[in-house]
Amino acid sequence: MDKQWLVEKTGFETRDVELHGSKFLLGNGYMGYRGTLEEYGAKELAAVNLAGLFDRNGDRWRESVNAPNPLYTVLAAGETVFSPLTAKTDDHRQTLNIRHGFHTRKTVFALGEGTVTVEAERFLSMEREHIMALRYTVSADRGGTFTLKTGIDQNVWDINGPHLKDGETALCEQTLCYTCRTVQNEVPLAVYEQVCGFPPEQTRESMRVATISLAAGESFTFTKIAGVYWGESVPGARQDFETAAAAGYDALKNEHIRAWEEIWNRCDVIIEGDEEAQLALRYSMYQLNIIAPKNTDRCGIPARGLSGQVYKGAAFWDTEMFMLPFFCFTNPAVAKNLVKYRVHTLEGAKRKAKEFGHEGAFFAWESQETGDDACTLFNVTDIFTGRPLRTYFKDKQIHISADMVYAMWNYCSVTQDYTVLRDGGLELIAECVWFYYTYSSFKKYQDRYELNDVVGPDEYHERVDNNAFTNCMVFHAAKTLIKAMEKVKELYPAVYQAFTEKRPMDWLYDFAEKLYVVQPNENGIIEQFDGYFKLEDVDVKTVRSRELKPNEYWGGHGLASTTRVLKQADVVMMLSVYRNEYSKEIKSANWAFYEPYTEHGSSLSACAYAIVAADIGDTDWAYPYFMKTACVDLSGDAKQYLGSLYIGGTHPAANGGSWNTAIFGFAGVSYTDDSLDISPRLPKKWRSLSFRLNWHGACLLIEITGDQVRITSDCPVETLPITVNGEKYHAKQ
Ligand code: IFM
Repeated sequence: MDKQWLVEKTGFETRDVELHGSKFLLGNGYMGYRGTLEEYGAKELAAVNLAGLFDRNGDRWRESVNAPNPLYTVLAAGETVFSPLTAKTDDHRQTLNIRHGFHTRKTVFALGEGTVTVEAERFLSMEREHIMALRYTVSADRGGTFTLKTGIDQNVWDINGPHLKDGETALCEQTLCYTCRTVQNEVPLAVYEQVCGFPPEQTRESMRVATISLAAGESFTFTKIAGVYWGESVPGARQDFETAAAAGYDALKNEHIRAWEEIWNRCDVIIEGDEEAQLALRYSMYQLNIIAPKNTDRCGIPARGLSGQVYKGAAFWDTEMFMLPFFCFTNPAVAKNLVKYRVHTLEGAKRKAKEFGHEGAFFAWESQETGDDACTLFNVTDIFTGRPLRTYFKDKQIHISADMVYAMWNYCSVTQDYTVLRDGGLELIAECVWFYYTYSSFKKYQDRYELNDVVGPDEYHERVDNNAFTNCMVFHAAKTLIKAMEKVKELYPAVYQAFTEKRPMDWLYDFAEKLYVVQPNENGIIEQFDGYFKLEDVDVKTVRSRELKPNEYWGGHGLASTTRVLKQADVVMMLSVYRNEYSKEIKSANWAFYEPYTEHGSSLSACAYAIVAADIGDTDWAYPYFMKTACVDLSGDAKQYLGSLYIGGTHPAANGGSWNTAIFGFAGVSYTDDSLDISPRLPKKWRSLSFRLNWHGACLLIEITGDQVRITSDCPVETLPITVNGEKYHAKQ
């Protein structure tokens, strides 16, 4: 296998166990399986994390549910349990094949004078979302007798659990089955497994236990097919599972490979001249593909993907602002599911607006299945006192609703599929903009609407007035509502009529016109919020030098709050989103101004700096930020703690950000509702960059070599206005 498709680690270090669980993650949109070894359990954070299923135990944080692990397998010889944590290893290798979604491990354990080797391969089927499979091989150079245990591990890792009750195990013919219910809503969950080639066994609880005797040099292999089902899929689960199990390991593996080939045919981005960047970018796309909700519009993408329960398994603005562009351009069906998920959770957003004394839709900062906000008012624990700290992410980070509007229109604009507006999308946009109208204050003497007492993307400065990013997003949301109404009037007149009969819209035009959009000062700098320039002018290093303890929280009343130091791109984030609306001079000036103040304490930050740097043609600035973003889950360099709160796992927003940087930054793709432009500025070592984009229903292949751009399309594109460096270009079919 080509190195550009393999993530590999040789040697074993105990401190890597937690990080590797995320780095070697498998997934298929329905569930994620952490990159742990077969013999690992809850203590090593082994987990089968389910998309869209949430539970609350008592008054603890409501979070996503981890299922019992049906691939659990452990080998022992007498007292020796073969895990690198407890037995001596001569060699250990863990590999993730990102082309076809396989996890493999090979561990050579020392046993007396000889060695015992465990090799395992597993995958989560991309073709059948409930199914996963394992092939497990043991060999012993000097032979020996071993105990092999495999089954469904019910000892589930939870952060705020347990979440499962009423567990029951049954063995029906060859199928081992474990059923249970979630604690809060009693949602049924069923886990199945079957083994093939396993020796005659005893079954204890949900474990099969067998003895194997190997002659010197002999090896033994068994395979296992497992299935995980929850909710409405449970009644038909047994049959679905047994059909898959009857197909057998090899057939399931082949169809899984084919499904991955199709995925890469749609989305691969090929970089020539930079192997490191190629692997990192592909790895980012791998991460996005394993968490994409392919078959449902009822769940969003959690901020930590399907790597566990951190951030409660909830969806943040990360999806809409960082990941959605990838799906819009490479897999519009998934993008549509994501957009519709927000339509389905509109009622939750309305409830939240009411709860905080407003009207319209105030989307959840941390969204689970109903759209009610899972975010707490005390999101961080103070490292000194151990006390919860009041944070204002939930009640003041109001840009979230404008992010939804941005995403909805982005989907429509890229795909030209306006049915989502008809089916609740227009309603969503209108409710969001109405929320802002009810939130805003009108300053009579300035004849403008303001948005005060908010938190922008930079969470270190809470309760500020006129955050530039927020105001800009809301301004565009209001403009979008006007456009969306016109579109619906044109395409779906009956829907438009019903819409306007229900709600008078006279307020909108005044609001859209008079909402205060923060403008650059005489030096071209856009003030992040009112009064930002008056804050202490120190850089990130200085603030860090003031820390009394590592992981000290800089927000709230913490170290950064009285300084200009910001957690993550804020003005620069705005410039990356609306890069076509600001001149090169303004973008350069703000990039240079804000960069020394930015901690990049969030993995969402670096890509905004990368995109803007590439956009202004400074690829030397852009490249390191791109690599920081693209390598975040490979290097494990992201922050692991917020105060004393564990926030590890994968970083899908950064994964999306690396695709955004490659395409919008380096390839220089920009677009309006009816035009696409490609103005490349590749990093010096990239000889070429090629990729596919779905644009207005056509699939374009774009190949950039030096300053040459070649565009081919799978369908006639006469009507598609495409320009290269601003010049009209005719795409060949
Ligand atoms: O959405 C982000 C936020 O911007 C910074 N803290 C982490 C969240 C989840 O990724």
